[in-house]
Amino acid sequence: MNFYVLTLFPEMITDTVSHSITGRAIEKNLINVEAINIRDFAGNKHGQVDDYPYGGGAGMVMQPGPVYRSYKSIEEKIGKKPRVVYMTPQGKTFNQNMAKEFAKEEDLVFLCGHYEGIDERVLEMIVTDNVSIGDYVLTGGELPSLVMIDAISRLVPGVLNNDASAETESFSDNLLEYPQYTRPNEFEGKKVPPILLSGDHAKVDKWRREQSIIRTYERRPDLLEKAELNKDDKKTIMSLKKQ
Ligand code: 6GU
Repeated sequence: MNFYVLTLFPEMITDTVSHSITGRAIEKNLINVEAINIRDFAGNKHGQVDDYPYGGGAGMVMQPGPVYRSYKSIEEKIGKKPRVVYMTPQGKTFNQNMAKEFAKEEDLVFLCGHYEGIDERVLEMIVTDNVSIGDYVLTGGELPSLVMIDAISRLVPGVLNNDASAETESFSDNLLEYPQYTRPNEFEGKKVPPILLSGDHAKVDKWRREQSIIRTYERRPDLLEKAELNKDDKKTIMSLKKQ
């Protein structure tokens, strides 16, 4: 899968994805991340890419030309019109289902704005998806695009070491993950739940499912409405409600 990031701060992207799981995925050619510096398409020797807003007001606006030309360089390179995600707090809030949808694409372009935003005309011409990562204000779209690249990459086959983990983790079925433990079996007087040392896999699975239900009930009751619950799950919830 190819990610193209149109940005004024390409090092923010390349320096970050080179680490950990995305870094290994790049080395294995499972994903490819290219940061394109919009300033390289400024078209003037000063490299200016922003100007004052028509109508007045605070701050600067990114001009349409450099953004358009940087996008066109990708379109010409790949020979098709890719989805273009504009990172904006005005977009639809990113979630796991959107990550799954985007993971089906072969090429994905992220457009990162800065200053007071980007000239509306070029957005109308190239943007296919407006996406936010939550209801708070950031200084630019680089961190949001890194968040999305991370969430999408781990769904690309082969990126995670174990095929199972992408699916069994939090949110894939609207339940939070059960708690995890490792050695030592006693830490500062706190013991690991004995059932995990019993070697009875059926019991362990049942306990973990119960823990997932309890966690989701306590921490994210909104998710529980969307989860597929069996008879045992419902019993667990009933007993939690009686407490
Ligand atoms: Cl996607 N971009 C920017 N610039 N700010 C944000 C955001 C995105 N999501 C929340 N705040």
